[in-house]
Amino acid sequence: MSRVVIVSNRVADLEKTAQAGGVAVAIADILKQQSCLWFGWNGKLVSEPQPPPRIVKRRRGAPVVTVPLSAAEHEDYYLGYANSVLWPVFHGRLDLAKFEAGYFRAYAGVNTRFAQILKPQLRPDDVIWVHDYHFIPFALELRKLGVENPIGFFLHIPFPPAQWFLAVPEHKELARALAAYDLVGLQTKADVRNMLDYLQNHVNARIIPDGRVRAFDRIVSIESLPVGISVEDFVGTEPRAQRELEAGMMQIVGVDRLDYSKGLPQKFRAFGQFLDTFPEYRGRAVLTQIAPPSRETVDAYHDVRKQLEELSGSINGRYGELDWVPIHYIRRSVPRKRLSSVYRTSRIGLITPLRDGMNLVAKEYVASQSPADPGVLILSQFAGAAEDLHQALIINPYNIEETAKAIHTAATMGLEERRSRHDALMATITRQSAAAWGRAFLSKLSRSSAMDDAMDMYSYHARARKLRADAVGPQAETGLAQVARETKSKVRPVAAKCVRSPIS
Ligand code: GDG
Repeated sequence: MSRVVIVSNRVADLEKTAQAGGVAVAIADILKQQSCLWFGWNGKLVSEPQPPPRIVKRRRGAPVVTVPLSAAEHEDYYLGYANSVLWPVFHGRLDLAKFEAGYFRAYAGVNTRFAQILKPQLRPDDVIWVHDYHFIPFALELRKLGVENPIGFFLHIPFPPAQWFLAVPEHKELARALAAYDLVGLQTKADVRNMLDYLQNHVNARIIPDGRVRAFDRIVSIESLPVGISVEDFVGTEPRAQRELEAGMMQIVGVDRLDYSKGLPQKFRAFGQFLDTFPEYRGRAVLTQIAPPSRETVDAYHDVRKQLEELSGSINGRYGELDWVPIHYIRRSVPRKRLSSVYRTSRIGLITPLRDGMNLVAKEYVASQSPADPGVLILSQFAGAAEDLHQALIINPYNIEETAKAIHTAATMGLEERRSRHDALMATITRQSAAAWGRAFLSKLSRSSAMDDAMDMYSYHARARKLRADAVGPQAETGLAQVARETKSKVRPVAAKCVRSPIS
């Protein structure tokens, strides 16, 4: 099987247990299944140009090639274009976007530089899988360097409606860059609809008969491929039930990077409203919110942190007692192996993003429940996960009263209903596991590029037929010989690829 070259912003150290961030978690699962090389930023900043990096073999996990950023690249590419333009716009926060001159140049520059560094490491039969919004132009940069390998892209965050995407001054450059991939994978069907709407109505793209999209003189597949979790990492732990909690206390859990897209202030307000409307739960319910900080130097992240400190202080001050603090707010990362027991001891999983590509925490919460006595998932309609997890209590996080009532519904739900909802949710989560996601993406990528080659073969044959019809004598002989040579060099790799991935 060919090697998969994974490209992502951060190359996380899998030997460290306490790591937050859905992209690293999803990639960790691909690395378990495939022979891989992992390429990206090592998290360091340097002031001097560095010698070309070498492959480093890790004791556990895949070999990696990592590259540092300069301070200016970190400022303008990472904090700037990626996290102050693309992240807020794609999450519907145009008010937070900073369209500063120079951000896009830095973003394009890092993609060019990283592509140049990766190119010498590539083998002819590698399959390249690029992750997330930091690297949209990566395939285009590789193609400019002559790389013809199959290249796929997966966007972990939502693709916005066309009207928001059009607000990005460089929307056309981004769309052109997306067309350089063989496959673009998105989290949901709604994301696919948004992308097709933009491509068809704003850059003249067309859907061709096999379902792929022709845009900017290239053909690309656009598919919804919902990311999943490694279910077995969460099920089967000791049923610690409520032992860790004081008797009779109902725990509600939230685990979210401290990000304005996660709807944390709305969650705290809804819990306050719940205590207000259902006073019988005062002294008996606690919201445990784990919120490891991220991107702290971006102003908007600082603001949401301040807001949460004020809200938790005010709710704890208003309702708390000497022996009961309503909101247990932990602003740091907890080790991964502790998460499933926190999920399992929680009667309710409360997930309230205002917009989220998927939300793996929703799936982890469900997978951790004891099937005999499961808790209830309350899930925002704006998380990608809500497209398939119909048996959760689906809420609008902006509607504080509705969320407060949903907490009450979950708290009073009978065992039979909890079990039946949990069984159905588990079936979906198991079907859409991380391993299934990785397999589906790679198989679609290899089919998609095989279809391209098949189309190339078709056009060579068409040329040969036309030559035969048009030309006579030695001219036709020379032309036919040339077509035959080109066709042969195309046919061999295509045949090899089709053997690896038959087109059904
Ligand atoms: C992006 C998209 C999409 C969280 N806190 C701790 C911790 N985590 C782990 C969780 C989970 C992951 O981080 C978070 O994943 P999410 O999916 O919830 O969110 P994002 O980080 O925003 O991820 C998202 C995802 O990519 C995958 O495609 O679903 O929409 O935004 O696995 O458990 N892990 C540890 N300690 C913590 O304190 N160890």
